[in-house]
Amino acid sequence: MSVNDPAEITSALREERKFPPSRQFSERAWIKTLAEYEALCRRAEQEPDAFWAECAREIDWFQPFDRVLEWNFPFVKWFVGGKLNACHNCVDRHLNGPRRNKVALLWEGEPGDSRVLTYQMLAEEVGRCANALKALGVGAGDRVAIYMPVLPEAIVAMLACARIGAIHSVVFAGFSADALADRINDAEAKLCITTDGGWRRGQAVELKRNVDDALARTSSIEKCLVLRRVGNAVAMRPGRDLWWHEVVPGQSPHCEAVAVDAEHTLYTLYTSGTTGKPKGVVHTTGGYLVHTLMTMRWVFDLRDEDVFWCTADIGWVTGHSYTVYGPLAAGATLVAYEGAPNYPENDRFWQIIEKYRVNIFYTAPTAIRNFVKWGDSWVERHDLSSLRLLGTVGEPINPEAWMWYHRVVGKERCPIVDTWWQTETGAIMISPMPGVTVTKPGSATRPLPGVVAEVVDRQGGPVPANHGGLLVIRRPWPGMLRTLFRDPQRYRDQYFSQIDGVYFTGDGARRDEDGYFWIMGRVDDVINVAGHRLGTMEIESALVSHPSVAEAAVVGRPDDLKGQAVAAFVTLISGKQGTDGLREELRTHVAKHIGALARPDYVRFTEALPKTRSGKIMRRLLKQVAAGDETLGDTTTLEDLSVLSRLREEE
Ligand code: 7RM
Repeated sequence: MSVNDPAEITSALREERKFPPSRQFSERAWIKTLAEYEALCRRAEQEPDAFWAECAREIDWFQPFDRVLEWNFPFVKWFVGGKLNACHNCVDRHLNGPRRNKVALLWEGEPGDSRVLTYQMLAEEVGRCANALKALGVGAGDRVAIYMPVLPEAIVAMLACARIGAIHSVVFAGFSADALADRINDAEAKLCITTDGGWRRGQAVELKRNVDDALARTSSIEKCLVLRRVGNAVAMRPGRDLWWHEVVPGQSPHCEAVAVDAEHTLYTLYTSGTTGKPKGVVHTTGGYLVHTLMTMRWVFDLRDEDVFWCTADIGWVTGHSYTVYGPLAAGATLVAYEGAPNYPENDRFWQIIEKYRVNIFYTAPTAIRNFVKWGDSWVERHDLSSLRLLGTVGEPINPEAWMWYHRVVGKERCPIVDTWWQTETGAIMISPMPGVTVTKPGSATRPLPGVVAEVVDRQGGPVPANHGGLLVIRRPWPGMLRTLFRDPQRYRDQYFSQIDGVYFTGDGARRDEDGYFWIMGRVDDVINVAGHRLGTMEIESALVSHPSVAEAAVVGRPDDLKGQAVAAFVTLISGKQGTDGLREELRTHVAKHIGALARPDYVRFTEALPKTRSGKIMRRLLKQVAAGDETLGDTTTLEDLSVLSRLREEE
């Protein structure tokens, strides 16, 4: 069955609730009125080059650009002829004014240790690290693999690479030795920066051991720089491995930020495809920085006095754009946390928000659904009155999870920005502007100024309002990926060949009568019941709206009669029991909310759902479990393999 054409996706779930921003919020916001917002959008539409050129003036250029955009389909160049440095923009630029002694980083370790770095202190740390990289033979264009937990030094290492024009390739520290080796090999990284270990739920994870295993399978790495974090014994290979504390602190804090071309690669970041080897997404310097910076203002409404916390690990694009580059380019005070949300207890995030008086909090639906499951009391025991804006990213957020976030965390006071974007887009593309947009739970609302997003059919033609279709982007945008590392053909095939003339996101979506986008997830996550195409997301949202349900994943299971039957995997709120009675209740509940067509044929209660390491539900695996398929294919991105074996044992 081909599920790649959701143009006929039956979209039955309608969310009618609307939440306008409070006057108090709007009055102080960067973008205060609908008129201002529309003027921005109009300008971006009518004079895109002039619009983005104005945005680009918000950052420092060592040499001004001559041309805003060169579009040689599907390859793009932004701010051609301009020279700049990303690290200069994130650090040095803030040293000549009142931000010099402003806190850049409020870092919290999992065991409870903490560190505070001002912009001045950050500048010196980065300078020393950059000089150390040079001493180790790293220069402009060389690739550096960073395999570290969220530590100040990890951020310092990223910025140090940018400072000397080296290209970082951060590999999430939760990945295995094999995954690390594949990424090092593809990037042909020369240096690897890691730690002896990392803390995860009170346990020391042996990162250096993983590196040693990985390096046995790679040939490009010349040196390995090792930061001591947990203090466990590690093997140091003479000639290759060096301790951070023996190399970095002795360096001079002064290191010139090299002027690189606007299109110089800032980093590569590997993202897993459903098949084949991971794709090395390439982001360059000028456009990426402009796009991440502008979204700090448009979407997060960042003010100088704000404390901003994005909970994403630096191993994901969200960590790159909104833990590191966006906030620092904006001169923000950011919070970064090393560990798990449930260590030592389920309220660690709320404790951190209270401790640092966080104003803007950005996290993922998967985390929110966990909080729902753990219960409100963990939130209620903390003073969260500093919060003024909440955000989500990573998956569609079910309306009920949105409502919980709004009510229990935001106390019905904080706007929620549901931000849609991808590793490939570099920065946020579709999102509310919090001072202006009337939000609807579950919708990412409208594209940002200058972003031309549309919902189309497979031929690229328009679909009517409220019909499912494919989400595409029609015009280039500054933060977009430039290519896949050393694989321009795959770049073309993957993103630009399925629908003529546009960037295809791989997501299904519908646009409602107000022009709001409702992202339905990857188009592969569509099921076909008796000829009706159903977005799994809607059935999941219906399930999650039942008071006993914390999280749900819905997949199709082959069925002789209907083509596909609806199989639901459900986790319950702590303390609720998965009885036959509840199973029936849930089936009826879905039928009532969406229609009999969507009634799950099969409801399976489970302790946990299989997720990627960035928290996205892996429906592909559930589909195979539901079908009784023994060959599960690539499970390397699975966060917890035991979840899957438990699911299959319970079968
Ligand atoms: C930032 C990030 C990208 C995919 C994307 C979507 C899904 C992300 C939302 C969302 C609905 C959202 N990069 N996605 N944000 N779906 N609403 N607000 O997650 O490359 O790891 O994933 O994530 O399917 O294509 S990513």
